[in-house]
Amino acid sequence: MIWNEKIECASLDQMQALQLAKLQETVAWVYDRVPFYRNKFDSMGLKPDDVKSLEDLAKLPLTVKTDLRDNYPFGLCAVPMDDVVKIHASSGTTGKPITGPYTADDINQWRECVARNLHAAGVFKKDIVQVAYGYGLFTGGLGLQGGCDLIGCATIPASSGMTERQVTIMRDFGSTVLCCTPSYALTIAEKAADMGVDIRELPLRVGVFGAEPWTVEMRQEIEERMGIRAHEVYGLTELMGPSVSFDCQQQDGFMHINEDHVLAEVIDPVTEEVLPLGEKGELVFTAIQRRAMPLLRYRTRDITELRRETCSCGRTLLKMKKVLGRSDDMLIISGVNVFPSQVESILLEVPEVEPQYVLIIRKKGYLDALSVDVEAKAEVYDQGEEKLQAVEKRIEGKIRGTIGIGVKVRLVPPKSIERSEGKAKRVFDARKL
Ligand code: ADP
Ligand code: K
Ligand code: ZN
Repeated sequence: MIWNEKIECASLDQMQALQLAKLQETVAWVYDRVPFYRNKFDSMGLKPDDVKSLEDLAKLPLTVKTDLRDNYPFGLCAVPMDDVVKIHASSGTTGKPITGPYTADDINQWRECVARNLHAAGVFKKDIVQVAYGYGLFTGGLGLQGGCDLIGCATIPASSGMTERQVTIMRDFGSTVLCCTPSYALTIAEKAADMGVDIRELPLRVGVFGAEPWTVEMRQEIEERMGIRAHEVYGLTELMGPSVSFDCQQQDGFMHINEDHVLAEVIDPVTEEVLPLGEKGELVFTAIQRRAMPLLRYRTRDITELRRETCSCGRTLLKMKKVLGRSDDMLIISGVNVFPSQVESILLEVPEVEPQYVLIIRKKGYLDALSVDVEAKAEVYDQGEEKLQAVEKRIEGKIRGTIGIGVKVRLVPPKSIERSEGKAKRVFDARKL
């Protein structure tokens, strides 16, 4: 199940020697080729030679999302277009898209990272892999495809959408692996049930899900509905795309980072100080393998913590905790910090509701008020108003008891919440309307 034992199980000394060499090479690479970085270094009085140990990483300038926007589209590209073989871009939910150029070798390295991810999930060349991430500018579809190609899987480039067809393909082709966002996996599971197809009876065995936050409870729900083992993929366009990190058979809520490709740090988002292993903060990555656009100390806004241990799977690769939200997703309700995933965890424990919900933030006087719409199961909805109110009150009580905020919960009719085909939109901010 280990694709590249030499790297994935390397000793700390070996890994750090490799990392330092690659970091030094990368710093010199961007200093020579990217005016943005050269100017930053010059204004800080830094020279590439100042990086003498991995500790010196902390001296380097941070890169933020707006730096990518300000240098849109190719200002941070470190190679001429001659050497670029592919350009992806993120959905750019907020403003201009983020561009990701790759050299031929960057693409090969990316495929290697995805192959490690798939192998850790128990995917082999005998597998029939249905890739239901979007193919296109989004890195998900083609990214997963690349890893499948390297392993030699029989890949079905289904892309996302046309859910009925996904189910038909899964049944007729006998897909053994499904790759998509967790919210789309749920959509597929539901569609299958509507079509009278029991996925648990099909050959499907493994899911490789990611690109959005999902709770452990959601993972268990999907595993149960599909009769599979659901594994995880994490990544971002700025750092290459999927498989920056991945979980293993241990499924302990942590993911192994491909740390021969990216150096990970966790910082205090306010002071920008590097935090010790085990402390929660903002994840920062330095790309030490990429050549087309190696970002230094890129602030992901994803909240996590790091852990260094030899995993029971045998890998020594640094671990990061499952990301349950970006700092951007954090809501402040009556002075309490809340991540949507905390509400998700609670809702998934309630037997009367479906795992389909949206959070709505409204202004209530000077304060922000949160309400939660969640779908009732059909048989519950049919029991009428009194039953619904009782369940609503119970969920409100659970949320107050666990998160410490008062919310209004509303059970809405089955199938009334829009289904996701990619990244689910679960928060609506009515203050901005
Ligand atoms: P966009 O920023 O437009 O959503 P990306 O596809 O590059 O485009 O999104 C990367 C982000 O998606 C990550 O920074 C992270 O917030 C989220 N993400 C990706 N994989 C996971 C995962 N497994 N768990 C939680 N969040 C994830
Ligand atoms: K094959
Ligand atoms: Zn492991």
